[in-house]
Amino acid sequence: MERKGLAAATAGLIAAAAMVLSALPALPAYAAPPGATPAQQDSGGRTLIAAADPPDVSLSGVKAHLSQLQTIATANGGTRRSTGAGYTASVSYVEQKLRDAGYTVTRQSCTSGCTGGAGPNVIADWPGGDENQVVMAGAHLDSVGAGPGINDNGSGSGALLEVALTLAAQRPTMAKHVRFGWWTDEEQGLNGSEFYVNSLGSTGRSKIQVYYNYDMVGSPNGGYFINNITTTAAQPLKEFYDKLNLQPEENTEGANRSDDASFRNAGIATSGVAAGASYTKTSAQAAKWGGTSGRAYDSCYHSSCDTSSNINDTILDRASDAALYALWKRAVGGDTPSRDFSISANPGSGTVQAGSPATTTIATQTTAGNAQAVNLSASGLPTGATASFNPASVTSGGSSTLTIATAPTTPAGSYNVTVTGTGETATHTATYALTVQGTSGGRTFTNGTNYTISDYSTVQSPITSTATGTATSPVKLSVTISHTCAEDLDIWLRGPSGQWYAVDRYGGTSCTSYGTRTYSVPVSQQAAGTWTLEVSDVYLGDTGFLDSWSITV
Ligand code: DTR
Ligand code: ZN
Ligand code: ZN
Repeated sequence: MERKGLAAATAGLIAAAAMVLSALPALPAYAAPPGATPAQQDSGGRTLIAAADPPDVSLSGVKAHLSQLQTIATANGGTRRSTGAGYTASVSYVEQKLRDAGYTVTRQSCTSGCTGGAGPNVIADWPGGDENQVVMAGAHLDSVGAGPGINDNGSGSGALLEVALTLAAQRPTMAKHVRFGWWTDEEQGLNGSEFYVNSLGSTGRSKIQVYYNYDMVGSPNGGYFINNITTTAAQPLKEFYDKLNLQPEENTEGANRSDDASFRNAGIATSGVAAGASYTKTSAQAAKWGGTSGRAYDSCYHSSCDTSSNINDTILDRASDAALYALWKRAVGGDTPSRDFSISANPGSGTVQAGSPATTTIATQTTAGNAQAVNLSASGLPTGATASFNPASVTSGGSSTLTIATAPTTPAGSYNVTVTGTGETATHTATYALTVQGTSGGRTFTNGTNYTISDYSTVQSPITSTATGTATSPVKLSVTISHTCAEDLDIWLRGPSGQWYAVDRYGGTSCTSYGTRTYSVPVSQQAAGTWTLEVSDVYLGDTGFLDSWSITV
């Protein structure tokens, strides 16, 4: 940050910090498993592979982010200051990449303590892991007004973004929950991160086991500094740099000058790496790290020359790898199942009249490793019925609509249709229970088409009755709806004459799940023609499907 004299600004948090600290469970020291774990099977018989070593974070991936941030600054007056359009464009860039990779992303506007007009923090959660044990990493996304801030702090922001994307691509089984933060308004006083930490409340703060900060990790004449190097939090970062024999040092220059201070002041263990700002490289440091002694680690610190060319690739590459290494060691589970997926049908059953189609949604999920292609097929169909999938093949995580067309000659009965997903590493099945009702001379008719019920929407499901004469009053309805709040639903029936009948009005003081319900509706009209069931959702918050309905006339 630019401002000096942080102590006064944060003094108020110190009493609370001590309390939170005593409530935190001790963080276990990371111990490497002795020797590689041999291949095993889990309780479901899936092959487990020993947790892979943390993957490499692509330097070219990190640099692509830096070049985007540079382009954003250039298009916005040469800066990405928290209060300007260069900052909000940086937010959009990071946010979109994270969303595309599967993160749950939140923009948190900083409503107190930030400079007027400052843009939001970006918080990204990787789904999975124990949410009561959060491993967090962050970087400030804003620059000073004087320049584009590519080393300070495009470097930390871009490295962390590529770390997040690499974790997402790998999809390891998570023991702990991983969360990333890109902070606003750091340069005016660590304001975005301080706002975030306050916004968590003591319960939210106590779940964060450790916070890693990345600020200035590609300084052109930089070195290898680790925040709080002797602590347990720093241990995996130090281990990584030690393996490369980099002889890291404590980050004294940056102490209390970046967002890790907001967390540490609230009693949260912190670490991180940095490559140095305006301090001068010593001859001892030049001897072990290379570079020029007697010169600043970053002579463009807080200046207009902090551009894409103000980066040391080797240092940036190692800092990025170290960042993922620390997250991985702290949050990834001991064993990672090999790639797998699951499959399900929703709704899982339906009733149609012979000659009418049934539809359901076939959903797939990636349950381990990377997503894979899954080909869909159906078996166990009744005579005369055919199944089609749209699309016929999905990438796990995607869904397909299954339509089962029945023929007028399809025999009445109950059938279990098996939907088979043939993936690259495994085959899994789901069952769809299909009931076919006969038409011959009967007076019961069904529409098994699935209609989505959104908030404030109305769906109409028609049934054509071929029964002769006057409808037998009361007509009997059987309605199946998947919806968590039956009280949100207003259900009406229209007869062939155009007459409307109230079936089930909305209203109530609490929500009950709908399921299958039957009704007797007094009518006075002919039986033949179109009977339409209309379902309206009249409240916000719960949605569902009209799965099927039938009428006996
Ligand atoms: N990145 C700076 C804070 C800072 C000052 N010196 C150092 C050294 C190493 C890391 C960070 C810093 C800023 O935001 O202005
Ligand atoms: Zn700065
Ligand atoms: Zn900075």
